[in-house]
Amino acid sequence: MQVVIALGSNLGESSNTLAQATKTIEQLEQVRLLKQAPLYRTKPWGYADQPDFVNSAILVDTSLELHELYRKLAQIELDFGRKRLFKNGPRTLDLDIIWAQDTKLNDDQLTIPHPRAQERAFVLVPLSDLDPELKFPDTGLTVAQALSQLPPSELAGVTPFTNQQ
Ligand code: PH2
Ligand code: MG
Ligand code: MG
Repeated sequence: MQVVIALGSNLGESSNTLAQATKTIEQLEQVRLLKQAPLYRTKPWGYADQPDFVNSAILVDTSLELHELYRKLAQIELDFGRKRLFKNGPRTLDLDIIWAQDTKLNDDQLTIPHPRAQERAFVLVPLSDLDPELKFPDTGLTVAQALSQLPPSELAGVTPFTNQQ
């Protein structure tokens, strides 16, 4: 099954963390990396008084069941010394399963598609690098359509990441 994983960090060496985390995911058994979006610098969403994030997204193909994949991603977050100070607050590494083809799932551990992905430029912009025609099965919108519904102010908070920043 194809799965999109969103990556985020705003504590520590965020761009290195995302690169290393991607390598670690790629090395998981039963996971193949298909495509990697560029890194973006993004304004914090939800709680403003924290450092900018670095965000990206990857498309993988996996034979793991989604909850197994979720547990492996949670372990990688911990292995990278994840600190998460509070909900929507600063964190070392966040790995969220955003989309898994036509899967619609909602239980204690997982909600897929990610419930707020379609409102967030920091998710949609890297997703559109992976595939703008990718479709959310809950709303029927493609990534390109969801992006076109965002206010310009939301898009302005997402800029290509360069090391000079
Ligand atoms: N993650 C959050 C809350 N706010 N803001 C940005 N820009 N990027 C994130 O990855 C992010 C956020 C909770 O996971
Ligand atoms: Mg998150
Ligand atoms: Mg998360």
